Amino acid sequence: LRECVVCGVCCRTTLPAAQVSTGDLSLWSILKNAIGKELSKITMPVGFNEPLSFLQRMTEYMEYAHLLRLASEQDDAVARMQYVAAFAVSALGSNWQRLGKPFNPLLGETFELERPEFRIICEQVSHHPPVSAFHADSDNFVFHGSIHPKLKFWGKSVEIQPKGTVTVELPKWKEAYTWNNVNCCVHNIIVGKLWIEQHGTMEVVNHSTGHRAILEFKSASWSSKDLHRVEGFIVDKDKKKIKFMYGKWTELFRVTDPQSYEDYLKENAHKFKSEGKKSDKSDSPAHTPKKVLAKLNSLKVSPFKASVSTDNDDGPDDPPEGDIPASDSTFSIDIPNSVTLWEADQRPENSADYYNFTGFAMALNEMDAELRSKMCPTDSRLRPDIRKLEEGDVDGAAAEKNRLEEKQRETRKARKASSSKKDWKPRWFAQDTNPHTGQEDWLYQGGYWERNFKELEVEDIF
Ligand code: CLR
Repeated sequence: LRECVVCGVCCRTTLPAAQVSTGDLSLWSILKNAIGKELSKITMPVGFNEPLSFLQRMTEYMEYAHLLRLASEQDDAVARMQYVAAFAVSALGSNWQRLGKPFNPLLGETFELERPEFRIICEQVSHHPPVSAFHADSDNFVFHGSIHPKLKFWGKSVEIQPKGTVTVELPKWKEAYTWNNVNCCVHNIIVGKLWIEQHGTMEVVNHSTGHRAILEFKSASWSSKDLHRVEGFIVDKDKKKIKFMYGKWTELFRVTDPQSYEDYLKENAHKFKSEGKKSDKSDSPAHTPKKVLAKLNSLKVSPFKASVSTDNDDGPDDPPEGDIPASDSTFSIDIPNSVTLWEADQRPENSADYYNFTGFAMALNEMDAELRSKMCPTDSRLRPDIRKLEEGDVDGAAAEKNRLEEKQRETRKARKASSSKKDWKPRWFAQDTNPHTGQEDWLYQGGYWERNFKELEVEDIF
């Protein structure tokens, strides 16, 4: 049995203390002077944090890692793509209702996690701009990437662009898949209840066969019945539609054949028309991934090139002010001949009192004696500020956070002043071009799991 050396609980399913309310302190009072600005330089009170480092938060991509194993077990390239696409959607499931801000990782901070389906190592490789890199592996797959989250405040909402690419490699098939992250938006900063949506087009590319899954994360700004919806097609290298995929990133993801989807649309046309009139600003029938079709039209047929997502810096479309848009229930998400590829696990019962964490997230900061004795001294679990917040000590967390940031500044000054003039370099990752996309990326250099941390004289960052 694993027992956490910090809280004493075995394989915990909850945190040591419930979330403390921020009381009268409003987000607006802190952010009102930052309209139109990048938020990485604004200091937010710890009360708005969740007790995880962004490195731990990134690790939540792995919650449904079995989907990558399933992908590698399929003999057919389309079936493999289905599971890789389902994994890409599942990786976002834990973001539902998660409105706490993870702690910014310190430069050189690491986080490791070993689970039956995989192991992962993450490192904060740059501070300004903040870049986090990760590398996960198992017997069947490699999953790696780097993320540079850009937060921009637009007044009523905060728009988050998680810049960077992620890559899945299936060695058995000598295949690499890459995709971009979609944008994320936190609404109702000034009034109403905060809510989060993910929107934009995600393109999962199989660089060996030319198959693509082009998925649209619909915005509820246009029509509340689109809330959380994801729809799109798997196409081959000649742009032929092979599968229709649909679901909600908060709940489930399914696949069917394009014919069943077309028939379903025809049979239900009357229903979509009347529903559309109520709230939809456009007259085209609901339930068509318009952006996916536009994307398809603009795609060049083979020889294909992975297109890189375009930036959108115009700010989000704000939905009508007030509440969280209600998702419909009348609207079917069960098209004939569908297979469910992914379903989100239920959140723990007490989740609402614990930052809306999933069961997977609850255990991320756990540390048993064995792990403590072998893990790297730069691991997020050893951050005193996060630990204090987890225990419900907000003031203690704030004090520790200040101390750590001050220490980080001092280290940077000392490094600059030192005669060696050597720039700081990450220990486990190096900047390079992603061989599949040609984009700048951070690639794992190996060595972490040998665990020679003593000999390597790893820096004391806490
Ligand atoms: C979304 C999924 C992406 C990676 C990613 C990057 C940044 C994360 C974001 C995800 C989720 C939302 C997030 C954000 C950083 C800050 C923001 C956690 C995981 C929170 C909700 C900001 C709260 C505070 C503001 C309201 C000021 O692939």
